[in-house]
Parts: sequence; C-alpha cells; structure tokens
Amino acid sequence: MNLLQDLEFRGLINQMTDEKGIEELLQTRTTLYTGFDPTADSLHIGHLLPILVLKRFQEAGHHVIGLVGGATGMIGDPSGRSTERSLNTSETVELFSNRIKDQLSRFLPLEGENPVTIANNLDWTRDLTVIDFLRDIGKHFPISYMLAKDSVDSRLENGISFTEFSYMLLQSFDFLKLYENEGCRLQVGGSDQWGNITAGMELIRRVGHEKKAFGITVPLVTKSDGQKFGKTAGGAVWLDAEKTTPYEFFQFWFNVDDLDVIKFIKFFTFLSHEEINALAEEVAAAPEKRVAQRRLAEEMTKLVHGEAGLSQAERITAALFSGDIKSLEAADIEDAFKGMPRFTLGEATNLVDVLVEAKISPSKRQAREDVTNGAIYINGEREQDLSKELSRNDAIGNFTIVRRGKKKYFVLEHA
Ligand code: 485
Repeated sequence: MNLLQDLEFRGLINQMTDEKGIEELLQTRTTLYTGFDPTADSLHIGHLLPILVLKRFQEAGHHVIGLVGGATGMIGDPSGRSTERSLNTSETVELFSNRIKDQLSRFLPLEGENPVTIANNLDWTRDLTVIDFLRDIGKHFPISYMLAKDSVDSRLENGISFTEFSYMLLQSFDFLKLYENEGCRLQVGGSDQWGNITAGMELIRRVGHEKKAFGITVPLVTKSDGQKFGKTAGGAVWLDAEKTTPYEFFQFWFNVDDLDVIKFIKFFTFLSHEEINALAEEVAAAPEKRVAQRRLAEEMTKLVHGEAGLSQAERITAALFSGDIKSLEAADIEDAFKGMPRFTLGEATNLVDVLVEAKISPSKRQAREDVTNGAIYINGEREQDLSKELSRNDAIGNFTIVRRGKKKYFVLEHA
C-alpha cells in the first residue's frame, strides 16, 4: 500500500487539488511543506494531525519542509476566524518562532536518514520592500479573486483590515519561493488553508512556471458529541509538558468516546492497519475495557512526551485508580493534582480539625464520623484514629493527599 492509499485509509485527506497529478508527483521523491504561525508559545493538539501527516511523508522518503511563519505571524491569518487578530510584537513573534521550531523538530527529525528542513518566511520577506511586494506579487492578484476567498468573504460584513486581507499574498509568496528555491511542488495544511494554498498555486502558475504545484488539505478533527476537539475544562491541550502535563495529556486520550477512538487511532497513530482493525473489533466486543483508548493514550503520550512521560502518566493513572498514593513521587503529586485547590496547613494539625478547616468534611461531627467509619484515607491509607496529628512525616514532598470516600481527593500543602 502506498502513502496516498494509507492516508485515504486513515481518513487523512480532506481535499486534493488534483488527485491524478498528486499520485504521479508522489511516484518519486518530492518536496512538500506546511506552515505554522507563531501565535502562541507552544503548538497544541490541533497541530498534531498535520505534523504527523508530514511525518508520514518524511517516512515515505519525501523531503518535508516545516515552515515557521516569522513573517506571517506578524500579520495574522484571517482563515477560519470571525474577528481580527491582535498583533504581537516582533520580540514575541521571534520568541514564539523559536519555541515552535524546537517543537517541530521533536517530531520531524532534522538529522538522520531523511532529514526535515525548517524554514522561516522572515528570511525572504525581511528585506522585501513595499514597492517590490506590490509590483511583483500584488500585480498577480485580481481583487475579485481575493474577495471571493472564504477567509475574506466571510469577514466583509464584520470587517477585515488591509493587513489580514493581504495575508494570502504572503503565504502565496512563500509557496512560490519554496517552489523556486527548493523545488517544492506540494503544500499541505488544514481544511481552513485551502484558500491560501490554492492562491499560492495560482501565483506559481501566473508567474509562468510550467510544472504545476499541488495542494492537499487534512480534515478538521471533530468529535461525535459535537464538542470542539482538543479542548478540556482546563483549556487547550498543548504539546508542551509545562502547559499540559504528560498525565493530563494521557487522560485526554484515555477519555475519548468509543465512537471516536478508532477514528483518532487512524488519524494520530502509526499502528498498522491490522492492529487498528483488531482494536476496532475490541471496541465493538468489549467497549467497557477501553483497550483502544488505553492504546491510543499510550501511543500519543509516548510520541509527544517520550517513554519517561508515558511511564509517569501511567504511574499517576494507576495510583489514582487504586488509591495507592504512596507509590507516587513528589513530582508526580504536583502533576496528578495540578489545578486542584490546595489547602495550606496552618496551626491545626489534628486530623478532625483539618478535615473541617479544609472543608473536606462539612462539620466536626461529620468529620469524626468520617474518620471512625473509615471514609478517610491519608496518602492512600485508611486512617481511623481520631487523635491523629498530621505532620510532615506523612507528606510526600510538600503534600499530603486526603481522600474522602471512594474518589474525592484533597491536597494539603505543608507550609
Ligand atoms: O507559507 C505559509 C505561511 C504560514 C502558514 C502556512 C503557510 C500558516 C497558516 N496560514 C496558518 O495559519 N496555520 C494555522 C496555524 O499556524 O496555527 C494552522 C491551520 C491548520 C493547519 C496547521 O496550521 O489553521 O489548518 O494547517 C498546520
């Protein structure tokens, strides 16, 4: 099975500008690119699909260029957005560019057998004068053509600045530059990039290049429940471990719906078609076992956070499931209970008093009952002694974890 057939099997192709032409192009080693704008200090899970598609091209022997939009990040792509973006300073854009370049290179090796190239469009726009830009690029774009693009048309009513209106010219210019300098014939992007990609192909044609350029878009990832993919209660799912911990990342995948899990396995993992089909049978036969979700979570966490990140995530998951908090290390505790309110221990150290003060039990009477009934666990161990004093000796690092009942966890921090 060739690359295109694999992409089709996985549902990774949304649109192609010319299926026959692309099939032919991919018969031999070709150069392709995808652009990423530095609009934040990290990429998020929404970027992962195109990144992994690039990885599939790279592994199939093609030359992949990951473009960081040091220039376009100064402007702001109107595609898929209903309002104008706010501008970042050039320092911020540069900082973000470096972070994104580092992240890209984690997935797309810059060394080894078939290295990926990282480019920055600031390199060919920095010294471009406004006069040259308007004469050499602008002249090829009829206003009617630009107005007809979705990204512009959908914004005419609510307003679009000349700045964002011009964005497609910059992205088109990138395609032209990479075509001329690197022999890049194919641009890949999300479905919102169709307009920009086809504009670039058009520019390449209009300046008189004979060999055609092509475009492929990958689908927007959607969930069966209609909610937005890649968002949790805590916000976006980031690829940076500082922003989304490996444990949170693991949980995100572990919690995907039965109706979505096989689709996501096809999209995001490199499992073979046989393995995927076997997992699909598992989901149909015994969905409650969540075998496919576990496999998806393992594969993705390993891919993004490495073996160490995966084992940490699994350690925390197992500890929280079994209640064996003692098996966790101090650093795990921070991640496992990230975002949960913490109660800082003060004067009171008597367990019953702390239960009341930290609002773990609603009243002193209830707190005593909870302890005697065996509903209170300290770092995973049942505590039934009413005279128990909490001390640093109980703590894991700076924290003591109290559980009330089956699942309710509370974090006590030793001052
Ligand atoms: O020459 C180019 C310069 C910039 C870009 C592409 C080519 C970036 C592009 N305009 C863009 O905004 N991409 C988004 C981003 O950077 O976050 C997302 C797309 C998504 C997918 C992903 O980038 O919204 O569909 O293409 C890689």
